Amino acid sequence: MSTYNIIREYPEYQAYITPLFFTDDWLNLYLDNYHMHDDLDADRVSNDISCSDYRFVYMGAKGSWTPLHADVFRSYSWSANVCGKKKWLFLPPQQFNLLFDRNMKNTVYNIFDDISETEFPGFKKAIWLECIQEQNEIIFVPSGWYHQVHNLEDTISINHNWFNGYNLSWVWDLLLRDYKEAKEYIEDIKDICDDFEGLCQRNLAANTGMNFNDFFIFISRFSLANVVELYYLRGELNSENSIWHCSAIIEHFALNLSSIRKTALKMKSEGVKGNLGIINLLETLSDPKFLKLCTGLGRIYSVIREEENWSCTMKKALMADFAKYGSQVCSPEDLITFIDYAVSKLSSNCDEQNPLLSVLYEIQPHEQN
Ligand SMILES: O=C(O)CCC(=O)C(=O)O
Repeated sequence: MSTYNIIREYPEYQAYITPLFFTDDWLNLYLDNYHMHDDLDADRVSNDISCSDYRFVYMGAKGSWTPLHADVFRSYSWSANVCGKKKWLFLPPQQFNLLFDRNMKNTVYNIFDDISETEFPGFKKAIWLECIQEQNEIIFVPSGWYHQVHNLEDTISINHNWFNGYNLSWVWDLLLRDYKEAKEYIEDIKDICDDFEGLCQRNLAANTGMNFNDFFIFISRFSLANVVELYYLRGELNSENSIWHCSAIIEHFALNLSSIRKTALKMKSEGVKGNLGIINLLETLSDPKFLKLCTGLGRIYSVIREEENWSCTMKKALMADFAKYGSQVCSPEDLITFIDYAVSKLSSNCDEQNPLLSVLYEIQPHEQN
């Protein structure tokens, strides 16, 4: 079985278009513009497109297979069979503990092996969902579902892993779990280690693919990008109050902000404090990579910008509102304050039902005035 990153290796060649259902993909949009580990950026030229991404081609001969796993970052995945046939076996997250050994450390590797009941006491109770994927069919794998995959014929498939506002909190849950595990693993060298926390975070990045800092910078950039979209739409729609309750697009951005806010609250409740990484509003708004991120995010929700200088107009509007606001976001608490401040500014002239307030704070329309 072999895998390669099709977009990274052949950036000019458009082999396929991502199916509409799967375009709300923050992970690959981000990696088209930034590295997951920010410190790498300094050493690379700015137009370097070698950021690793999560878009693959899988090629496997009949009989080859992929062992049992849940996907990286607890992302969703989709997999389209260009040719061939696969058998998938799925286990929903409610049963995942049945796959672990008695120390809750390792999972079963191949579910068709003769699994020792002493080593994996729950395994026999697992109830598997099985399906056959034919050529031209697409499988969607929800977050956190363990799966094992067998090629029943010589098979080529295209596969993306991704996450967005709907499964963002799963990514944080996984990071936290892996962080605790990484910490426990090296607990005995804590007293002789100069920077024990730094070592835990480096190990987390190496094993899980990102650490707290990477994740925090990621969600901070996305919160600003969603705020930018809302400012842009407000400008485009000429500040009419009536736009607030008629646009499904606005509700999407509100849901995104709400998900980021809830995740930041979870981080805060775990005692995650600053300085995780610094997002400077003005600098970020002037960064061409960030503007490309905004353009990509807008495109997902069919926000097509006609004027070329949209970013200048929007930046002016944002900076006017944020002039008195400390422009750095360094901790989950800052991020929550930033989102609340942006939402209050965006809502300031609104005397009708406001989806931002309904979605973010679950304030019902009749309670809004
Ligand atoms: O197609 C395969 O062999 C593995 C695909 C997979 O594990 C996934 O999409 O998450």
